Amino acid sequence: MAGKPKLYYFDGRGRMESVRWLLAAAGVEFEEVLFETAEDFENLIKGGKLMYDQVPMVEMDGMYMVQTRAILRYIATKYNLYGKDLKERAIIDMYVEGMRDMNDMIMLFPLSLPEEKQKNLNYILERATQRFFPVYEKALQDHGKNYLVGNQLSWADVQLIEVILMVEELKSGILSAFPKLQEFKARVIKLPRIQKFLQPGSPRKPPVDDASFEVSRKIYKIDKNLVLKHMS
Ligand SMILES: N[C@@H](CCC(=O)N[C@@H](CS)C(=O)NCC(=O)O)C(=O)O
Repeated sequence: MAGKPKLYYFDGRGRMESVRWLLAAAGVEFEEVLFETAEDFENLIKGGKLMYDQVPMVEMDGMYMVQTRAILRYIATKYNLYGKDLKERAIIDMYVEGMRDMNDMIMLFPLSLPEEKQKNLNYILERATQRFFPVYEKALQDHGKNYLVGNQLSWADVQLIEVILMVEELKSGILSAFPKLQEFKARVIKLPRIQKFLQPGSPRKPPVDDASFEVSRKIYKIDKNLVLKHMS
């Protein structure tokens, strides 16, 4: 029998958090190799398994997988969280990509210059409430089912609950104008696997704070003046 997937990343959310969420929602236990220093990361690179000298990397089913979306798509497909046919998959992809746009903005938010922090925060909240949440609110309304696509939990639902909780961390009460999303959240956080992942002591990582951002800045040699490097 194949061993547990092994996740290689630093001890924070970043791009790996959605992988943790998806595996948890699939009921898959995993191990983590959490590196702490730039030297740990360099040693991993020297090991020759990182296709682009970047993480996340997931060792799974005899592969060393990189590129977040490729990893997520593999897990979603393998664990039946990726719709029943090509059209459902296309819809899931469209929803997930919007959610990842939000996710990326929140992930890059700590890179804001101090004088731009409030402006960037307002921008994220404006995009969430004016562009993205209305799409999922309407989808749930029109679809009339408990989940976004088909009638069973999919990658889109897992990505949505992750991003809802992240936006709520930036501003509580952000769902006040979205009754369907409120119902969705209440329903999904009660699913046993999700509930377990939300318990203290699970592999879920806390929100980024100044200290954890500083750790990741040193590991990845993050340069605030080179934003493009962090957008791919
Ligand atoms: N498109 C890649 C981007 C990966 C990426 O930028 N990873 C960062 C850590 S979150 C990294 O390894 N940075 C070091 C570098 O690019 O040299 C993905 O989605 O996995």
